[in-house]
Amino acid sequence: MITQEMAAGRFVRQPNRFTDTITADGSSGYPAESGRYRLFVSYACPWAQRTLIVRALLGLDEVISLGVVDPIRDERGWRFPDRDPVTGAAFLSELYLATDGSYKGRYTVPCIWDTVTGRLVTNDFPAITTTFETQFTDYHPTGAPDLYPVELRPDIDELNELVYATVNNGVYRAGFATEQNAYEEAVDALFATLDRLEERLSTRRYLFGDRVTEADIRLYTTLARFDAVYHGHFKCNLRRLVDYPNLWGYARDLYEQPAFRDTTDFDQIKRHYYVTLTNVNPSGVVPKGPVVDWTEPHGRAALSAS
Ligand SMILES: N[C@@H](CCC(=O)N[C@@H](CS)C(=O)NCC(=O)O)C(=O)O
Repeated sequence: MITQEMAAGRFVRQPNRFTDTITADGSSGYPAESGRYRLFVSYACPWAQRTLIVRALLGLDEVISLGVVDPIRDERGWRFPDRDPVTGAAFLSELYLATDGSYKGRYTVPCIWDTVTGRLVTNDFPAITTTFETQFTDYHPTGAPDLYPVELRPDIDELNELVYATVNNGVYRAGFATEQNAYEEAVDALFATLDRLEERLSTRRYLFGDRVTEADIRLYTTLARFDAVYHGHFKCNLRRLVDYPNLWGYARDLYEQPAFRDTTDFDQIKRHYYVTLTNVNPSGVVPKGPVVDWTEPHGRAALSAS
């Protein structure tokens, strides 16, 4: 169906079809259990990287297993480099279609597979990280951070909404726009938010002060791809990340932490976007740059109260 939005050249993201939930008390039919669920990701994908960062920060590596697809995708969708050893699938589509044979949407990462029922539980990416944070608390090791503190949830949710609409999804709205107006609207909104965040981060180490929260993880995965991909490939080129002293220092501060650094694979990110998204790069040629040093000292610890 062509909606009014599409007719105006705007990119419209598909709704998530699989939205069952995993709950600590098992009331949803999917109880949070160790060794039961398998998370499928691509290192290239910003929505998937969120789940990888949270899984690592919360020490859930042994609790939720991981399946990783090849960064290059063709019309058959995401492929496993070798068959997935747990499900035996060669393509992610097999898991979607095993759950719902009439599914006609795209086969997206991240998603969670239940090894007990042999079904896809969810591909609802915003819910996956908060599920790890709120429903798997029995499995968080002592000293694990609280990434979604109850008292901050309304404020985190409000900021996340703005960041989703104008930044996380904003870069796609710019990159996939097919009309000049739709593109300019997206780019203007994107940079207006980045300018606001630059200001916000002038006095705070992280978006909510001295602690890393869900909001930082969601912003980070877009910043990590910004200069390498979105600036050129998606035409988000009013400014680069490195032109924003606070945002750039903040991104490096996060990158210094293993959960962020070890899940950031610039090579897979570049190859995926430039080779797979040929609607905006028909040649599939991957640029060599940018040359950026993510390990430069950032001095952000001075903003912490302690
Ligand atoms: N589930 C969401 C967000 C996740 C998402 O867009 N993942 C991308 C990778 S970054 C994907 O798996 N795309 C597969 C495809 O479009 O065929 C959606 O349907 O838009």
